[in-house]
Amino acid sequence: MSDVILYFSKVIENPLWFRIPLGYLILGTELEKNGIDVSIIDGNLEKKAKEKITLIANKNRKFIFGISAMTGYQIEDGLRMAKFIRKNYPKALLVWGGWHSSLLPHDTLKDDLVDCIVIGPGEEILGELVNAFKNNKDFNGIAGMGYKKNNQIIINEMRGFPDFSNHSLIKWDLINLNSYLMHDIAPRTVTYVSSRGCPYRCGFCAIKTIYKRHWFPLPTARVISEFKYLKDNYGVDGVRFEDSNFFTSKKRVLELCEAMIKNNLNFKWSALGRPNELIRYNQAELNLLKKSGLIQILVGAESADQDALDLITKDIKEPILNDTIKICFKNDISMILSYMVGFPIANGKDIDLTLNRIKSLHSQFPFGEKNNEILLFYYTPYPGSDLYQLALKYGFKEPETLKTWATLTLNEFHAPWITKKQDRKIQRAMKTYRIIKFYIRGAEMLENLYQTLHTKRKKMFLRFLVYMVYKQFKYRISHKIYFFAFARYLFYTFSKVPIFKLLRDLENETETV
Ligand code: B12
Ligand code: SF4
Repeated sequence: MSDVILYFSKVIENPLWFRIPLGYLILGTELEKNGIDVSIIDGNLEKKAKEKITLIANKNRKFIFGISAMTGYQIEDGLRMAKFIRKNYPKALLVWGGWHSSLLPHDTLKDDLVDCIVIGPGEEILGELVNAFKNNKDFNGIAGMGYKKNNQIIINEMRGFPDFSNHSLIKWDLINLNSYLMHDIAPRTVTYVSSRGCPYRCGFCAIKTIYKRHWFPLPTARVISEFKYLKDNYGVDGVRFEDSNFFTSKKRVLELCEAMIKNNLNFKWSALGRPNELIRYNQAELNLLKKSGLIQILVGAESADQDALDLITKDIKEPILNDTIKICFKNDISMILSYMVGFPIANGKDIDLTLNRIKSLHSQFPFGEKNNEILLFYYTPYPGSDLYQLALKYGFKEPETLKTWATLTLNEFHAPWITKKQDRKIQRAMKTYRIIKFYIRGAEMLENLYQTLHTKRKKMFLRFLVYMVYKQFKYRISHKIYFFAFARYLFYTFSKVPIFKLLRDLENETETV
């Protein structure tokens, strides 16, 4: 029976986005180091999460039930699970952590299905909270958490940042890591964070609110030990760095690349960066990055409107992006560019500028080929960001309850300051890019399917059929022909069939920067 059950709420209703719950692995590792028995349950992966909880929870015993939620759908699933726990395990303490409760601690605590909240990185706070709970002590001395006492909401003083580099190596066996390894940039790819925080100040981003523009890198030696372990024990051969801003320190990036080469890791890797970052590397340094396995970067281009970039304090001049793109393509580094439209800005002028810019990028550069993609989102006001206040002035209605915060999702948010005409234009553009994505992802999947089909006579016809469809997809991609997307129509018509459903979900998948 576990002392602590950590539940990672579903990110979308039909889970597909199962990424490694890194936050929970780090929390679980620290708790176990201190002799606390932990179970991690990922709602995105476990089809029968409730049944699993029944096996590890005891109705007659106190335990902590942790819930992690970003703003959006994760809250809804978190509330659903909290309700189940409250009803069946009255002795459990419901502790919420992660981004939403960290940004809006007071509002989160107002909900009956929340007993305590943890603000920011939880590795030290959760350990203290568990000990206090086990020993029936008051929570009043625990900095960085909030709780309720006699119907009063109490938020303790804030806590400084823990020394991240001092923490133990991750205990990967707290989860079934094999279920998370993606056939992605390499056959067995993991996600990993090698640093926390970011020194920049983009007005739409929540990182600054929690990390106060600090940046905490893990020592290179530690990252390498972790990778060696993953390679030797799980056959990992690729890593997607999910650091908020991986390229913050050029010195560290180069050191890490050298160490990856020296240790013969032979990983493929990708990371998130800013448009101004790759241009700081000379050719020899870029060669080193490539040699160490860099194959893709995801860049937050955000907008083609300089006024919008200034409004969001991106601290970047728009033309710089072209240099980054050229460097990437010259060095065969694939790119994902992420744009947003619909900032609270006069007349929505950013919309036309950005949509036109994306169009011209598609015609100038090989976006749509070889894993080069452009993503387009609505700007969504997330709490805690500087732009959030401006969005309120422009007519954004703040959700009042935890349940209504769950409805604030990037794909569905329609800003009150965007006109119907502008909205239609955005929707049309999004549909076009979804179609492009459909063909790109479809071609990748068909190619994999083709490779796996047997050459035995029985399967020959199927193999031939797959090959023909694959060729048709490839032709469309290389000639940029996306009208009359008949195959897509067929896929949607049969979208209940698992493989089609997977493709549909992949097409709708969004990324974060
Ligand atoms: C990977 C990622 C995702 C993955 C989630 C996978 C996963 N398993 O975590 C995916 C792609 C699904 C995703 C989706 C979205 N994401 Co995201 N994502 C990230 C990213 C890049 C890394 C998360 C991570 O692993 N961090 C590393 C770990 C170690 O830190 P952590 O998760 O924060 O956990 C620590 C603390 O938060 C705390 N903690 C966390 N949970 C709990 C629970 C308890 C009980 C306790 C005590 C403590 C605690 O302790 C942990 C250890 O220190 C972050 C940015 C970042 N670098 O953190 C954005 C980020 C979390 N995402 C963000 C956003 C906005 C989104 C989207 C809403 C945007 C979108 N594109 O649609 C969607 C959500 C969709 C939805 N419908 O809900 C925002 C969150 C803002 C907010 N208000 O919630 C962030 C901060 C990005 C940003 N620049 O603003 N995301
Ligand atoms: S958007 Fe990226 S660069 Fe800007 S503050 Fe957030 S993490 Fe840093």
